Amino acid sequence: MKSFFQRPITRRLMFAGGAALGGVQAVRAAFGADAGASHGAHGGGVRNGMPPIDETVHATHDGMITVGEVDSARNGFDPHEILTDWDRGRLVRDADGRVAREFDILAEDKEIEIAPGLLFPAWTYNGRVPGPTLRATEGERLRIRFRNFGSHPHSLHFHGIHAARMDGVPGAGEVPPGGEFVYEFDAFPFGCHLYHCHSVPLKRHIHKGLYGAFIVDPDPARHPEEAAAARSRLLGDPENLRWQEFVMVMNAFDTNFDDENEIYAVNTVAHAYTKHPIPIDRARPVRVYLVNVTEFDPINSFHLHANFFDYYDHGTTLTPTSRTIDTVMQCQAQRGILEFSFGNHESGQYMFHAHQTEFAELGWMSLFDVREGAA
Ligand SMILES: [Cu+2]
Repeated sequence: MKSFFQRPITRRLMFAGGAALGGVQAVRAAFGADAGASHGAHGGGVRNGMPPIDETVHATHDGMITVGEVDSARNGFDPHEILTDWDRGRLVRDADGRVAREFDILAEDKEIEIAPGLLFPAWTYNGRVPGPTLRATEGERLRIRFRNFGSHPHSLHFHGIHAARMDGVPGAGEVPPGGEFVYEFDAFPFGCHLYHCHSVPLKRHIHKGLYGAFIVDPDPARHPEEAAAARSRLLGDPENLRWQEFVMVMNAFDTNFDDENEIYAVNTVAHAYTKHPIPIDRARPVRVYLVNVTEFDPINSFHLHANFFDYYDHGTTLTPTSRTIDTVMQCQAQRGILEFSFGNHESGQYMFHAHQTEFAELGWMSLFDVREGAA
């Protein structure tokens, strides 16, 4: 964030005044109504000497989200599918008899639609932003083959435990265009983690879209004292199947390259879960793997309406690190697991969003559609 005086044209002025920087018109078009003009327009009649409220202005409050639909087929990814499409890789048996889990990731430049009609020149892992959600089990040997088809050097830097030569930084696993590298390490610790490119300038490589979630499920055999909790986190275990699990990567996009974000989202597409709420079966508990990769803004946050959740910071414990909270903030790369239930709620649409309300209005606003028996 920069002060008003350092940066005379801010995104707020863009919305309010229509300054014609590159990308600005597209942002305005994507949001339809003038997002900056309707504040203070609640109520009717003459108030404090002001003229009567124009009801058409008032109406923009109700629909203050992007207008239209993003073409997921053209993007090649759908934010609703990203919520649950775990990449489990494939299991192979090594010469020493140990089972390893292998993944393939490639980097490529790709234009993606982040709000209706608004294209962003992204750098992607496997053609999507965020990249694939890699999901492994604690203690497995992991092998990730990375090929760089992009126009710049890139890497995979994992938040996990590994040797320096596997760190995915310049000089250790950075891959030039056309090159390839295989990262290998063991899946520790269990938790909710992430990976991202660590080439320089780092803020540009991350912000362009090179990041993804990396989930390590606990191995119940290693946690006999908390085996039930561990089993509930182990993908495919009967205990786990009761849960509705979602991965949510909080991200944002600087569409005019002024080092400030114009669009905010969970899993890239602004307001995707406002227009098409996430179905929730009222009877089943909900677990969210939440990761913040937002560049340029120091923090992002998740606020749940009408409910409270338990939180596991970094997901590296089997007992909550915070209980009964309704808001959590994360700096970039911070992440955690949220657990909550709508079991005692009536059916309906329940909001969740960044409690930086500016982020919410610029795309990071969402809904759970809680129903009886929804799948
Ligand atoms: Cu990069």
